[in-house]
Amino acid sequence: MALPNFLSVLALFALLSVLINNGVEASHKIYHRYQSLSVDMVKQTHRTGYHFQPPKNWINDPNGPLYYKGLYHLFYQYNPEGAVWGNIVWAHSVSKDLINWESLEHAIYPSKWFDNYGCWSGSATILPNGEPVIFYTGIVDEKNTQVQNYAVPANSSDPYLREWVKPDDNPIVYPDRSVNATAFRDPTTAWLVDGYWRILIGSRRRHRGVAYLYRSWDFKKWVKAKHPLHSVQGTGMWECPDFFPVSMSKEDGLDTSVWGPNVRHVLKVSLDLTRYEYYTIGTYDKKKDRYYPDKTLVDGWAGLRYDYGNFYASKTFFDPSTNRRILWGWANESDAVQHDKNKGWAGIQLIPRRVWLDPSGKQLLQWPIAELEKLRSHNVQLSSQKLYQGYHVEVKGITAAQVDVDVTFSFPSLDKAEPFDPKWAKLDALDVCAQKGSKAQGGLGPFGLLTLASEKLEEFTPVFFRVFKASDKHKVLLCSDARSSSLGIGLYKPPFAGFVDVDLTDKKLTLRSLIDHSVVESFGAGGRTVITSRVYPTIAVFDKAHLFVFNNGSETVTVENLNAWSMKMPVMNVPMKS
Ligand code: DQQ
Repeated sequence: MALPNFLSVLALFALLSVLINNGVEASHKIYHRYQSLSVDMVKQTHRTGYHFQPPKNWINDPNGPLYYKGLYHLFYQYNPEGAVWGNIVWAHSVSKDLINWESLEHAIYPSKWFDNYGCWSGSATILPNGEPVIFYTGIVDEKNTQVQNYAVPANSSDPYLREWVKPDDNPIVYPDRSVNATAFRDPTTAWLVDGYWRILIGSRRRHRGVAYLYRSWDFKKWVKAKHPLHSVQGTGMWECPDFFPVSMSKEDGLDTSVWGPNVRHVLKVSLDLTRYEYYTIGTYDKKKDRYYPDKTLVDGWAGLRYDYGNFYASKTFFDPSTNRRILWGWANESDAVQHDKNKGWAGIQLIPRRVWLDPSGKQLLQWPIAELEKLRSHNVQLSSQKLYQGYHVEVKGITAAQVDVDVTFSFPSLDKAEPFDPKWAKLDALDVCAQKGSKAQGGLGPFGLLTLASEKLEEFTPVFFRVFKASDKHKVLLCSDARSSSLGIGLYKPPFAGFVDVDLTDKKLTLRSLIDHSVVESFGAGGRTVITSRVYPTIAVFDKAHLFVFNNGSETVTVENLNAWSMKMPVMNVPMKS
């Protein structure tokens, strides 16, 4: 996609806001009356079975994920008063396996002059003595002025880290006069290089997205560096920056402070204007404290994305117990605000993903954490199933509304791939998917899964590949198309899509989808391209939901192997007994 005209991006954003009317508001609202139904009235139809959700109310960004004394901790932005954004606190849950969660008291909530109007996103750092520290953004007034604060455990021998203290020397960082004080938030995990700690704070200078860098030698006094770590003209406010090292030779994750010859760095930013994220891989010059994205990568709107669908405000952390870097991301609702109020809840956290550098060095790979497989129960398989043009074959015998499905497709040749229209080179993958959906007959593809489908296909969310032949190589499109997902009204139903940079020499493509009532998370080609859709079927719910494999291309495609597992419900945010 060419750099979009700034006004058209704004117009698109305004349109989406009207359609969804569900973005995070620019100011912190305090509601005096409860805005949702009581929990026993919560309507469960579209609640997820194995995704992270509290029993009720609004959630957004994952905050400060960490591993401590045998437990994983997840904090997240939460409205204790209702199913819309507002009154934001850090809710807190703990888990032994990142799948079963117990909830604790809120960890951080407005209580001091430096956070009285909201406790916004931030990160955790594990100090060399093993103790955690949280950095978060405090809102200090009605004008939405933002400062950065820290909090420490009241009792660090408590593995549950139940109580957090905000020392009186807060805030640790004020916006100076050169900084936009209402666009200055979301501190990162700190990293230590050559005796100095560093953190980033997301911001903007006019239309330029900025990651300000602050340094400290004692972790208390933080001084702004002369230059930001990085900034990009025209990208608008950078929320929730994330900066971390990745190994060039191993899939293992690295602690955030690792720097060395075999290490690249990743900078991810969340673009407030469009509410999607992009990342680059590059070089961190620790002397200059500058980050240089690889020249071959797009550093802007059309950059690489963890997820080409509904995925925002993500954050990674290093898990020292398994040497993984794990990614958390939030998926907002795509229904109307009034629906959320009726449901009594809004927002989920997606299944945590392991992330590592592809051996090519050109992109990251992602895969759902292995612990998810503990929830797999009844399994059905298909193998050597030929899908001729127009075929759809049901995968029977599983709970299709709550399933993990992993499939390998093969095809005899690439000859029937449709030509890739050179005009599409300027388009976003989503626009190509909008033109070439699952129903339009193709050559090699569309083939894939029809998820959350009603028996007679009045509703379905197809997740599929289409292979095109461009002048120099084949282009593989992965779509997760919500346009037919529901007969309901007032829904945002985009044809999300991304291209997949994959070698087709073996004439195979793999797809794994995590389907869970109102979410479909799909990992194409082993996690090279990932897309999440939020959908709200009206017929295809509970045992009326079906799963099919399909092919609408003239080339016959074979399901080499398909495994689908009904998924059990984990313990999900049951309050921990004191
Ligand atoms: N959500 C938080 C902010 C952050 C935004 C407020 C991103 O700190 O910038 O709830 O979704």
